Amino acid sequence: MSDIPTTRRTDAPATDAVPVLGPADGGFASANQSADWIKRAALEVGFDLVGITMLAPSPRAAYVEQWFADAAHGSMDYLQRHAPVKLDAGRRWPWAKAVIVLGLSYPPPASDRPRNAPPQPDDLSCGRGKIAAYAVGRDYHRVVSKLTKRLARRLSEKWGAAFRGVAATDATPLMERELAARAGIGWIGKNTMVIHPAKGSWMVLGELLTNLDITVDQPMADHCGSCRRCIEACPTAALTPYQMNASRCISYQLIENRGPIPDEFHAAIADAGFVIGCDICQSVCPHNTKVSAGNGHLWGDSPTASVSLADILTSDWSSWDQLTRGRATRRARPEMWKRNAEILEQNKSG
Ligand code: B12
Ligand code: SF4
Ligand code: SF4
Repeated sequence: MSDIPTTRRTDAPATDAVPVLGPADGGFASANQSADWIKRAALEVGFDLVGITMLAPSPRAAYVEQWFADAAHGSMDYLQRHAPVKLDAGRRWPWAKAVIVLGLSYPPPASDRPRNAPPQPDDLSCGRGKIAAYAVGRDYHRVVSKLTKRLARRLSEKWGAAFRGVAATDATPLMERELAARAGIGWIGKNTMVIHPAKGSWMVLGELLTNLDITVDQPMADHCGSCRRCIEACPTAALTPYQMNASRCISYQLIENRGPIPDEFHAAIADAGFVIGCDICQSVCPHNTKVSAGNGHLWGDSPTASVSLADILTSDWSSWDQLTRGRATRRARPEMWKRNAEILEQNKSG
């Protein structure tokens, strides 16, 4: 089996879905037994959640097309380019029958940790910019890829040449949240996140597409009920129930928007205090209280949850390189870090 390179979200055509094995024919005792075996293996390699669904066209094509027509994607043109494949991934991987969807929990933001948790030296946000929790530790693309590769190796040992698979995460043109919801990993909440009733939404997703005949799971019921906390807490009114106008999302503005950030968002960005990403609509979610960090050791042991704004404003390329190496924060280029830090500095309250 060849190495699976790190997957990244890029503006280039998606190349991060890498075949992990050659073509196949063959079988296993039963589709049910196969599914049970695969799920055990996924948890053993380190994932927190696993579910299986068929690779089928999305029933949400009309919604997604309207989303683009409304320019809700802002400048993320690569999303629009990938849309035809995302909506019908069988066109790209015609041999794939099932998708093994994998959820990996990451440590919640320091401020959301239980009161008795040890204090972090950089919990204070004064003069500092927060980094969203998904980006604090090791780059999740690498962590998820590594575990998915381990899982693929297990399947390859079990099924031999009968197994064919492709590992995916994030930039791969797949509707990851829809697949996760169909595979019963969680439900898509009003904040558009995949949420598990016990494990919450502090998780990233990955997939292993396979040719194996395996029993699929049932989607999970929606547990949002009448709650609207995320909608009300979003500082830029980016959310309506189950839908996001990404061009209004702080996370988009800080990480994806490569141009100037419109003035109308500056005060909200400064109040939110993030220099990279945004966690607000997850922090307020009642399903995220009392969740654990999962396999916390996978994320590294010296995470930086916030950074000094003065340091960012005076830093050069090599300090940016050092700060972001091996981390998802590298998605934002040095000039974007500076732009973000300036907005926080210039809009300080008090
Ligand atoms: C582009 C993108 C963004 C954009 C846009 C986000 C968005 N909501 O669309 C921005 C930069 C804003 C962003 C932010 C974040 N992202 Co992001 N992002 C993506 C990416 C690459 C594509 C998403 C996409 O295509 N959006 C377009 C919309 C139309 O599609 P969708 O969100 O996939 O699915 C929608 C439809 O299926 C529809 N739908 C489904 N059922 C129903 C039912 C009804 C009734 C309706 C009306 C609609 C509907 O609603 C879904 C949710 O919007 C995915 C990876 C991937 N390949 O999927 C990661 C991904 C969604 N992001 C992820 C993360 C972690 C984040 C952040 C938490 C990072 C941060 N802390 O800053 C925030 C979360 C913000 C939020 N509340 O969503 C994770 C989410 C994991 C999870 N638990 O859900 C993903 C899956 C990456 C990964 N591999 O883990 N992200
Ligand atoms: S991530 Fe922040 S800005 Fe984006 S929808 Fe959630 S609360 Fe709003
Ligand atoms: S805050 Fe409430 S409405 Fe929003 S996702 Fe969580 S449960 Fe659903």
